[in-house]
Parts: sequence; structure tokens; C-alpha cells
Amino acid sequence: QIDVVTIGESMVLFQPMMEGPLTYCHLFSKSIAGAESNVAIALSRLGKKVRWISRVGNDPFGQTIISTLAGECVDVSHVIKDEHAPTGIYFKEFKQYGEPNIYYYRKFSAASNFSKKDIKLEWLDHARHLHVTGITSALGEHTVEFMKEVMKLAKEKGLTVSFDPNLRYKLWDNEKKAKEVINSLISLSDVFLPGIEEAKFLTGMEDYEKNAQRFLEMGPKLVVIKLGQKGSVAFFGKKKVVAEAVTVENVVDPIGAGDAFAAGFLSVLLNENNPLDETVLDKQIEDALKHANLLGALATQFKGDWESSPYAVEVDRLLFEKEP
Ligand code: KDG
Repeated sequence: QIDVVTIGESMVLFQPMMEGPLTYCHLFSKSIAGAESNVAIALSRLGKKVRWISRVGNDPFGQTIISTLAGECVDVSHVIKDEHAPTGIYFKEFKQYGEPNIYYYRKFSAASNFSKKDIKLEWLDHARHLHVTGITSALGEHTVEFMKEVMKLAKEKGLTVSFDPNLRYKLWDNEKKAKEVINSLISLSDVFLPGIEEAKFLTGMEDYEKNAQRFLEMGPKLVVIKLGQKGSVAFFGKKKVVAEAVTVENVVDPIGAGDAFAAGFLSVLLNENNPLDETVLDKQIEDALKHANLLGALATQFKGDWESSPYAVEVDRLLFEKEP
């Protein structure tokens, strides 16, 4: 039994070992990163059985990604090795203020070649849930079609589907295209997880309640909007549930926080057999948001997109044990 299948690109990540312009950085640490693999690792550490599917180059960086995920007890048995295209690379640039800059070297990467032809029914065998993000749809010529097909297949096979838009403007030719594609994918999901700015961008409306209603009309049964320092809010049926943020003193690196949020949220929801049943949601939603907010906040405390992701025991200690 697999709790969650997640599909998307991971890259080798080079993080400068110093702050300042990349131009003059000569020392880097090597890791991996990718929205879907960040979610996979976080869920695996929380005790869920996870399968991560991607295409990587048949090169040492592809092997680094596979070994890292396997080391985190994520099933990598369906990963495709592309003989003709390389594994993507990504660099961060740390400044003394604001979010790090990111530089991608992923055009024509192995994962940007994802197409319908890659899809295998076995990918989703014995699985309960599929998690995907909008990043994949921006990667290549055939990746939108690929995502639509995978999401449809998941639904046909009885899996629930979550979708995080993860808008990365650098990856899109233009905003109009990003908006159109992401909006077309929302209707294929059951759980939609945008950030507040993404929600505004996608609908063109300011008010988050109106945004949530618009998204619910498009198809998902559950919409969860991340409100940053104001926490998060879930909408389902006619209900709205708000959860306060976990406050952190200073943000070291926010990249990966949205993925941690998704993992925290899904980890609670998927403890149930029918996670989207309204009575189940009534019972679990607060706890799911609480976990999501905690994981999102913790992810901002370290450099690296997933390394600091907590194990289940730590989460229980942080949420349920009072300090002596
Ligand atoms: O959500 C974090 C991801 O954005 C990061 O780990 C790398 O997948 C990545 C991307 O495309 O930016």
C-alpha cells in the first residue's frame, strides 16, 4: 500500500557556503531539491509510504537524487533514467535581506521531457493519493498534457488528488499562459493548496474568500489557502476553518515552506480512509492545518529545501507536549 504518489522534477541544488553575489562565490554545498520530492521526504519522515516518480539524467546527479530519496525511505522504483537529457541543476544566491535568488539550469532537462507516453498504470497501483504541482506543467512542451493525463488517471483509479500551483514565474513564457494552464489543472484536483498571492493572481480578485469560492466552483472539494504570517484557512462545503500561524523569529530561507505545509496537511488527512468526506473533514481539518502551519514554519528556519523536515515524534512533541 502506498499512501502518496508524487510526480515532478528534482534537481541537484548548489547552495553557496557564503552570502553575497554568486559571481564571487567559490564554495558550494551540494544537495537536491524539487517541490514534489520535498513533499515526499517530509511525508515519509511523518510515517507515510510515499512513491516519487520523475525522469532524471543517466548521470551522477540523477543518481544523487535517487540515492537521497531512497535514503529517506521513498520508493524510487519507477524513476525513469533518460539517456539523452541531463538532470536539472539549480543554484541559490543568499543575500543579507529578503528571499534568496534562484537560478535554474533545467531547460531541456530529463524531467522537462515528461510526456503522456511515459505514463504507466502501475505508477498508481495500490496507491491512495496523488500530489502534483504546477511546476511540472511549466517545464516542457508536453508536460501540461502529461499532467492532465496523470491527474485524470488517478481519479479514474479512485485516488484523491492534491494540487499546489507552486507558481514559478521564471519558468513560464508569460503570465497569461501560467494563469490559463494552472486554472485548467485546478478542476482536475480534489484538494487545491494555493498561497494567497497565487490565489489572487489566478482569479484576479483580491478577497481570499471570493477566491476560495471560485476555486470550489471549479471542482476541488477542499481549498486551503496559505496566508503567510496570518496562518492558513480551509474551505469545504459551506464551511471555513482558520488556523493561526506558528510564529518564528526570523526566516532563514523560506524556499520549501509550501511543500512542508502540504506534507503536514496531507499527513493528517491521510490518516483517514475517506479523507474528503465532510464529517471526516469536520473532525480533522483543524489538526491538519495545525500540522501544516507548524511544518511550514519550521521549514523557514534552515537553509536547504527539505533537510530540516521533522520526524513524527518531533511533531508530536512540538504540538502536544507542554514545556515543563
Ligand atoms: O517549493 C520549493 C521548490 O521550488 C524547490 O525545492 C525547487 O522545485 C523547485 C523549483 O522548481 O523551484
